[in-house]
Amino acid sequence: MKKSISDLAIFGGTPAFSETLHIGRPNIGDRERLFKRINALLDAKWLTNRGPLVKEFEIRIADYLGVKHCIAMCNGTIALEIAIRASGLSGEVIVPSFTFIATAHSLQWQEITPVFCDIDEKTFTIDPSKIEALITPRTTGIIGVHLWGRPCSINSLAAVAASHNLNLFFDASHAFGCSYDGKMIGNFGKAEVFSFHATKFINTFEGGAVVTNDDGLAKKIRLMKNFGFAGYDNVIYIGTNGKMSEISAAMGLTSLESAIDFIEVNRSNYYEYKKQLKGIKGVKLLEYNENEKLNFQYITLLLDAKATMVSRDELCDILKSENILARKYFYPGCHRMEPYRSYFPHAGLLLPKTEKIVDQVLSLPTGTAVKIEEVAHICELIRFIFAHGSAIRKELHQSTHRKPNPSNSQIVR
Ligand code: T4K
Repeated sequence: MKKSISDLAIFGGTPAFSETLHIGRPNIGDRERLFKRINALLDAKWLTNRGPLVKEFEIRIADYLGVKHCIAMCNGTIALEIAIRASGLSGEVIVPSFTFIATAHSLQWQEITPVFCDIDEKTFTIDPSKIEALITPRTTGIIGVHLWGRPCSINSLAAVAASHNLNLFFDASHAFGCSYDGKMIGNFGKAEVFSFHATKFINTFEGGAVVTNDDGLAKKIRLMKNFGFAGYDNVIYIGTNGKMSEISAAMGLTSLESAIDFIEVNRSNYYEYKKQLKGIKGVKLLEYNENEKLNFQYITLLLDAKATMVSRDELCDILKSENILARKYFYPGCHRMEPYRSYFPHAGLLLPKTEKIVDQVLSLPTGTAVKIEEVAHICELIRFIFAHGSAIRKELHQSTHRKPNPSNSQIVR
C-alpha cells in the first residue's frame, strides 16, 4: 500500500502490480473441451466453409437468444459491413460518434456517410430525440450501439425509424447475453451484430455474427459472406469472405458453455468495484439496469475532474505506471478521428454531450484474468490517488517528476 505520493510509480516508486493488468484479457473456458474439438476438426480435415462446428455454433447462439437466424462471421466489423450491404443501406446513416471506430468505418468503407448523432447523457447511447434533425433525403438508416452492454433506448429509436421509414440496426458488439425489457438483445431492429473478438466475454479468437428474425435478409447475408455463391459455379451477389473458421467456432462453443461462469466473475468484480469505489467524490461507476440480463463485461468510470483534482488522463497515466492498463474507451469519438475529422471538422458543434463524456470515461480491467483481490487493490490505489489529488496534480506539473521512470515506461502488450 502506498503511504505517500512519492510511493507512486509515476514519481519513482515501485509499481503496485509486477505484471500488467489488462482490459480485455480473453476468457478461455474449458481447455480440455477446446482441445477435444480442435483434435476432432483436425481429424475431420474440415477447417472452414460450412463446417459442422460453425453450424452448431450458429444454432446454439440463435437458441440462446431466441432469434431465428444467426450467421457467424470472421469478425464483428465484417458482420456489420455485410448486414449494411445486404439491407441496401446507402447515402447517409445516423450513428453515434461515441463508439468504437468500426461502427463508422463499416459504413464509410462502402461509401455510405456516417452522420454522427449525440448521445443521451443517461444511457451514453444515441439520443433518439436528436435524430430527426439529422434526417435528410439521403438518410436510409440508423445504427444504435448498445455501448458497454447497456441497451439503447430501443423503443424510441424504433418509433423514429418507423415514422421516417428508415432501417434500424444495432451494433450489439458489447451486448451478447444482455436483455432489453426482458427480451434478449439480438431480437431488435432489422438485424443486430455481435463481436466475438478475443476481448469480448464470449470469444472465438476473432469473430462476430449477424442475428435477425428476417428470413430474406438472413438468406442474403449468408450468401454474401461466402462471395455471393448461391451454389457451385453460381454467384448471385457481390460478396466477400466473411466466413468464420472451424477453430473459431470450436472456441466459441467452448466459450459459450462457460458463459454463466464468465458472467458470474464479471458480476462479482463489478460489485467489488462498486463497493470499493463508493463515496469517492467525483468518481461514478457506470451502473447497469439490474432488472435485465447483463454480462458486466465493461467496468467504466465517469470522472469529474473538478471534484477529483486529478484528470482522467492523469489518472490513466498514473495507473499505467502502476501496471494497470486502463483504457479511455471511446475517446476521442469517431468524429475526431480520420477520415471523419477532415470530412466534418465542425461535427463537434452538434455533439456537446459526446464531447463532454469522451474526456470523462475510463474503463478498468475485469474478466476471469482479474482476481477480486486485484480489483480491491486497484480501488485502494484509486482512492489513494484521489485522496491526494491536489498534491499529485502539483507534483505532476513539476516537469522534473514528469519524466517517466524508465522501468515503467514500456507498455507490456
Ligand atoms: N463495434 C463495437 C462497438 C466494438 O467495440 C467493436 C470492437 C466492433 C464493432 C468491431 O468488432 P470486431 O471486428 O473487433 O470483432 C479492442 C478490440 O480489438 C475490439 O474488438 C473491440 N471492439 C474494442 C473495444 O477493443 P483495441 O484496439 O482496444 O484492442 P487492443 O489490442 O488494444 O486490446 C485491448 C486489450 O486487450 C489490451 O490491453 C490487451 C488485451 N488483449 C487483447 C487481445 C487481442 C489480450 O490480453 N489478449 C488478446 O488476445 O480494440
